Amino acid sequence: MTSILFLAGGILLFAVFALVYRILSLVDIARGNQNKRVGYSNTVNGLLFIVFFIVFFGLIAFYAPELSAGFLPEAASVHGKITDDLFWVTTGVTFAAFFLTHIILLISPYFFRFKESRKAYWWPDNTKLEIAWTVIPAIIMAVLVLTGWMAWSDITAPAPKDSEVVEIMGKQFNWHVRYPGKDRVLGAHNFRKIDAINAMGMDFNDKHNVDDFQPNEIHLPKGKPVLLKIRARDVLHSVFMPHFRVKMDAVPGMPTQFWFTPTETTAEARAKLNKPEFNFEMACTEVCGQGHFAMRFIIVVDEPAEYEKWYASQETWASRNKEYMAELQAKENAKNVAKK
Ligand SMILES: [Cu+2]
Repeated sequence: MTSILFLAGGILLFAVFALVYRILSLVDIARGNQNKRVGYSNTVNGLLFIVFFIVFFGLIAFYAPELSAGFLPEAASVHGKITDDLFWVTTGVTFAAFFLTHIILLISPYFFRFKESRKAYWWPDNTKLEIAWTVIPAIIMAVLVLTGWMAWSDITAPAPKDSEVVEIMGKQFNWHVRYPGKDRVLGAHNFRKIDAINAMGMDFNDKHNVDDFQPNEIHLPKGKPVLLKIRARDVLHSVFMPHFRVKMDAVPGMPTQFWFTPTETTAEARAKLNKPEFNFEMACTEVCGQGHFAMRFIIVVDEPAEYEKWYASQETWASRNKEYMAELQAKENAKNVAKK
């Protein structure tokens, strides 16, 4: 409805201007002014620039609240808050520059339009002005780039030693997530060990795998650094955790990683957003094939004590797949017998 109103208003405004222009031209002819070097067209065009300025920035102001309602909730991680601040500072600075230059650009045609009585001022260059508009933007750009670079090097710095480790593997079309279990060491994996059951290719020659577990939800402790070890089994996938401002590609054959610190539990986020159904989530942001939409995984952030409780209560992958493990053992025994 509002857009129709805007359109109708625009057409009306245009009609009014056309009429005014026509009347002024007729008045000109009646006065015998048509022999002037320049008629009213410069004035009308100059005014139209000002109208455009008001309408354009008016529309931005009008739609800004509606558009910003679609933004993500406040970042739920330490580095997320830093990147959000950087984003808004950069947006603010560039918008201010955009606004100021457009005031000059769109108001000048009216104020500096041709007048018979006025002679143009000859001003081929101005060194001071040149220096000002080179140096000021250069300083602002340098500050923006430097703060961005500092934030980036913090984010990509090596993870703290006491980080919780979570392995994430993308495949067409779901995620597999593995925790190191009681020994807090992830077991080795090998693509040759992948089969219908052992989707992550856990190599049981490495005994660290015995206590590893693969839950259906990611749980993270609030306030503790978390290191994600990311890999892909087939094509490019991308680990995207929008609420934590985490995004890192999962690349076949090239493990990647990302570490961050969650700052809000799921319960706190639900209370703050007033949405009892709310969940943090991980989604794939690489258009990785037909079933791409299925690559969603719930993330639960717990208080550290709750997290430890959850961690301790998880059943290991080996104990969930006893038959598979028995078969593996049988194969191993047969091999040993053959060797002897
Ligand atoms: Cu994917």
